[in-house]
Amino acid sequence: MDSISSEQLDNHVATFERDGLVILRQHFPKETLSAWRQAFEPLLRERVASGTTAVRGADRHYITLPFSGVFADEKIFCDPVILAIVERVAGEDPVMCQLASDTPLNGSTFQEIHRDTPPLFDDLPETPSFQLAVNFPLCDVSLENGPFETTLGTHRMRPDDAMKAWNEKRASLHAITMELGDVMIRDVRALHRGTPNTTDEPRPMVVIGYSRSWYFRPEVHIDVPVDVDAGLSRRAKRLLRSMPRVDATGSPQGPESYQRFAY
Ligand SMILES: O=C(O)CCC(=O)C(=O)O
Repeated sequence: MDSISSEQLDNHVATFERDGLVILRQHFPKETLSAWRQAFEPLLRERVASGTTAVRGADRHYITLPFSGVFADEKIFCDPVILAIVERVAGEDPVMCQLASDTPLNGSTFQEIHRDTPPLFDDLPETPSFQLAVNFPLCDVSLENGPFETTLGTHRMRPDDAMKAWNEKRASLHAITMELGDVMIRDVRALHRGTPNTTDEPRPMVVIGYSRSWYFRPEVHIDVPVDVDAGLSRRAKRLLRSMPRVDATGSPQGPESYQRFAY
């Protein structure tokens, strides 16, 4: 889908503001994501075997995707509908700073409930959104293969208030089942957790990180090879303006440095 009406956009933004997330059903073509899945499988195998993932719990791996080949697809990371929502909730001219994946395998367990970032300011009310995750799975996500579970509406609560709401059962977890092609845009401050994948198939979930124009996340980055950069549109270059340009496509990714992920 290349565009939406202003009424649809208003509805998506209202849902995001209320719940901390909005889901676009069947937004990306399944064929595109099947190609991502094919490219991801060997990467997952290599990175798990070499112990170069960031481990997010038992049998749960965070892996940065190379910004090349099928993964450097502007139809995905410059999607106009997603960017329209991102700009409405996190301001104009955002930066893209993360292209990665979360994959629970058989043997994974429940994570502790957490948010992905601390507040911008200590001891002040929570702010409007500044860090977003756009998530889409590379397979269908059922109750069996480790659905993301999240509370709704805790993204604008102070961490201690959100934990209090959770402990007092005023906030409850919802398992987000998804089909290949569905996309979730979420504020990473909502309390959430990963759940066990009890099947033998990995459950890869892509995460593209977009932030406010002035926000810097030192824990993540995207290496943009100069040959890939040369083919990017003006919009894509602008989104990736803060990311390093690197020499060659295909250089191996080092071990993950993004270790602290739960607040
Ligand atoms: O992959 C998931 O379902 C959730 C993972 C997660 O929340 C995390 O690692 O911070």
